[in-house]
Formats: sequence, structure tokens, C-alpha cells
Amino acid sequence: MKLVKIAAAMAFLAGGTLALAAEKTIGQKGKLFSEKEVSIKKGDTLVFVNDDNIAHNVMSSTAGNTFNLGSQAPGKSTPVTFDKPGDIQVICAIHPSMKMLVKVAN
Ligand SMILES: [Cu+2]
Repeated sequence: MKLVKIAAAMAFLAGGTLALAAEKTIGQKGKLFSEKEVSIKKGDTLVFVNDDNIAHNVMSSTAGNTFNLGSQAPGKSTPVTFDKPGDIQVICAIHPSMKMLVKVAN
């Protein structure tokens, strides 16, 4: 009886962990990010998909949340997990028109 309860509690915890870390896809069609602003939670992941027909270079130089995906060919997708809260400016190093804000809540 006790073992059954522990197993049930562990299953609940495992499910809860999965639900906490969300994943959202951001496209880059027509030299534009699919969202201008997105609100996520600490530990969530954004998957940057290049659904355009040219290469892009998604990056951020916001202190504490810097990353640089390098040249991303059409059709490629790359996940980025945001571990620190704050407002993060995400840009494309090649196309100045591509900008978005990622708001990471604690
Ligand atoms: Cu670009």
C-alpha cells in the first residue's frame, strides 16, 4: 500500500516537471520573427526555426542571456533554453529588420 502511494507521488512529480518547462517555436519567414514579443518562464525553451529561404543568424547580446546560433540554413531549427529572468533582445546578425523581445519571468 505504501509503495503504491510512493509510485503515484513519483509519477505525479515527473508529470509536473514536464509541464513546468514549456517549449515554443519561433519562425523567421520573410526576414521577420514570427512574434515581436514573447513571454516565457525561466527554464523554458524557444525553438528558432529558419522557415525562410535564406540563412539567418539568431543571437542576443543582452547581458546574462547572450547566445549566438551562428549561420542557420533554411530548414534548420535550434533550441535555446532561457535560464535567467529578464527582458532579452533577440536579433538576427545579418538582417537589422529582425528583432524580437523575449520576456523571461522568474
Ligand atoms: Cu536574418
